[in-house]
Amino acid sequence: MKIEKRVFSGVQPTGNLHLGNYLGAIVNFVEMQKEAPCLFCVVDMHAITLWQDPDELRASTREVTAAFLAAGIDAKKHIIFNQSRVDGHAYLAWICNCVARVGWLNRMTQFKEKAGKDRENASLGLYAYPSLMAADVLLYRATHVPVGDDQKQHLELARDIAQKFNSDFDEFCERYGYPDGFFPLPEPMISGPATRIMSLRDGTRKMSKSEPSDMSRINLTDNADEIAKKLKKAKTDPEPLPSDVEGLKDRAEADNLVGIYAALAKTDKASVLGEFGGAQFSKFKPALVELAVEKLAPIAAEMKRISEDRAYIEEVLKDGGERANEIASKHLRVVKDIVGFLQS
Ligand code: AQP
Repeated sequence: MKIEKRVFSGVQPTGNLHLGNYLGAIVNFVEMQKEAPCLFCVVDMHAITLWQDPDELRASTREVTAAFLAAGIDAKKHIIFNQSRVDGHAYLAWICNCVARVGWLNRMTQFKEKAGKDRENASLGLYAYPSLMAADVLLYRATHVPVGDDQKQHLELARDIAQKFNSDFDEFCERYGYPDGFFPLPEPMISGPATRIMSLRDGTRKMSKSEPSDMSRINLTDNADEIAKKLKKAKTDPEPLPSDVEGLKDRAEADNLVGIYAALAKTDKASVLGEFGGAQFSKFKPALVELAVEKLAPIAAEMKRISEDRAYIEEVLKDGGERANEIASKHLRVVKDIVGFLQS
């Protein structure tokens, strides 16, 4: 049976949506709309794997929705919704928990990083996060998942879970009309020059929402002055820019800024170095500021405009949730049959 192409991806509403989320994920969401039906999810259930203030969680859920819309996602043609509206995510996550092996979860590096030394005290939800993420994607039988590089391992786990489910229940998948297995193996789409944007203060650390220093990241809500200030203060080294990509090796900060420029200009690092190779940062940074402000300030302004219309945002999420639920419940019915749950 031919599997229709379908895109799913999510962003956590945990505050401070930044340039990494935008270039690593959201920009690619916008592109994927041309190719297949898409679901873009504000993953509020993932957010609570670390404690969230409920009012801030609601506000961040609206903010991420506004960012999706401001970036150019068409909520009529595609689906924007928040995860907790569709009960199937939690339901399928339980089934994924029963398919995934503890050994697989033990290998997840993001859990190790986030739980840190206080592992015993981390929530069970934080540990099981990748299994919920697998359920998010599999619930819609999504075939393509645009994400940043940091999510690669989680996507591999989602594929492993899909494969094991299909093989554990092969006879039953076939009985219910899916001889090749019920779940397609989702493809991670990690592409472009900015799959991992690094902190502006330390080129060896990922740009991240939870980093205490606001100077480490460009927030999508930053205005032109803030963008300029942060990029001008971004850490660099004393050398001029190299003339080829090989020359960026062992120069994490230079590599990061060139990658950001390339992604914003929709080109590649080689072309950026073709233009700026040999230049000092005192020449490159103002050009980067100009480009970043040109590309990002309109998004910040549009986010602000959309955010002021709370009724519109809530309508988008409600409508998206209903349409997502239609797909999810159809798939979940089959999954319940396959695993042997009685249903009327
Ligand atoms: N620095 C980054 N570079 C490229 N892509 C990134 N993404 C996140 N950071 C970068 C991608 O953005 C999408 C949404 O991420 P998320 O909100 O679901 O979770 P995250 O990866 O945990 O985001 P943060 O900012 O790193 O949050 P904290 O600080 O809480 O860990 C994903 O596709 C992700 O790959």
